[in-house]
Amino acid sequence: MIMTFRWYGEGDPIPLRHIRQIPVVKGIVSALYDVPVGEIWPLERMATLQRRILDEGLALSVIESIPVHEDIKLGRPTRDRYIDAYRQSIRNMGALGIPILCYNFMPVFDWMRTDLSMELPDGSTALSYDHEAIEAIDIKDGIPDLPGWATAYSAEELRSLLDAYAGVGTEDLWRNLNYFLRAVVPVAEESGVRMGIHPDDPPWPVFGLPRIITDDAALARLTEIVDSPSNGISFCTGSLGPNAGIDLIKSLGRFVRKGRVPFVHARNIRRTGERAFHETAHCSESGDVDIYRIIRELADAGFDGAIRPDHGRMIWDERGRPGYGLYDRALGAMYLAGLWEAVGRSSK
Ligand SMILES: [Mn+2]
Repeated sequence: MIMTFRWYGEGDPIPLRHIRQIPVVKGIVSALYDVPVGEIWPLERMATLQRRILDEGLALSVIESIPVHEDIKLGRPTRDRYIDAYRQSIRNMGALGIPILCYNFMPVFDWMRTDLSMELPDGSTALSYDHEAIEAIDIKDGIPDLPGWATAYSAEELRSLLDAYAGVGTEDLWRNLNYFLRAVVPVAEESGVRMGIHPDDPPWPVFGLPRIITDDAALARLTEIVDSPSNGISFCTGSLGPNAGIDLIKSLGRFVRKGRVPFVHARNIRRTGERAFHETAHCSESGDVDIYRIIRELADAGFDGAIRPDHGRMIWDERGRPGYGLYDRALGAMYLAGLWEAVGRSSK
């Protein structure tokens, strides 16, 4: 297992030289943030990023994410052009020896929260989600100021995208994911790149848009589309965790043993309702995800991929990108590494 940390490039308020001082972190999870969606990620640009990270004594372990163009998710005729570009970006990763690619297949919106700074009893703040607050919004009236999305599109673009998705049901989305994976996974395999889909966050439909990567059955269906180690899962405990119906430990163990989990996001959440939760510190005692058992399962199943502490709280008056401050994620990395060492050494 390699401990990694997400870094948003030179625009990230947290410098690499601080990240490298977290003793257990060996790898960086990053991306090129200014390549327009659908275009090829240039080899030289990725090489520059990789060299910058190497100069700090770290490895560029994971690309998170190369966004999937909406035309691919919608199954539009123009998708082949974007799929070709995606395949070339994967080849470029392979040429540089960057081994893991995290991506998602959520229509229009990425992860979504209704509050970016919910105060917890200890005075720290965390991201939270309440489906009732989402339901109360009619996005056709315009884009509300909600966190996690919306900045990528103008009101007009958003409206036309929503119209386009009006005729796209769950099975259509599966069909389009199928088409995409059949085209890109063979290239990933040839290139030595392991792709891992990130589960939908939260794991249910929002604003009437279909979401399909929401539970254990969906993960199984995904892995069956192409039988390849390059067709895997970025197992995010905090994205699947709000769905109380999932046995996270069982699901994780199952896919790790099949060699289908190149990447793990470790995050804890506290469920506050059927479709409501807030994020917490990483420790098992802080939330509803038993992180100790997650790590023990990874060790038992022989996990050899990358892991990173996912969203952290804001603590010690830190200001920064919601979920991506330095302090709480550093605590999380140390906690995860401590569990990993203890579990590994006590089983010998
Ligand atoms: Mn995640």
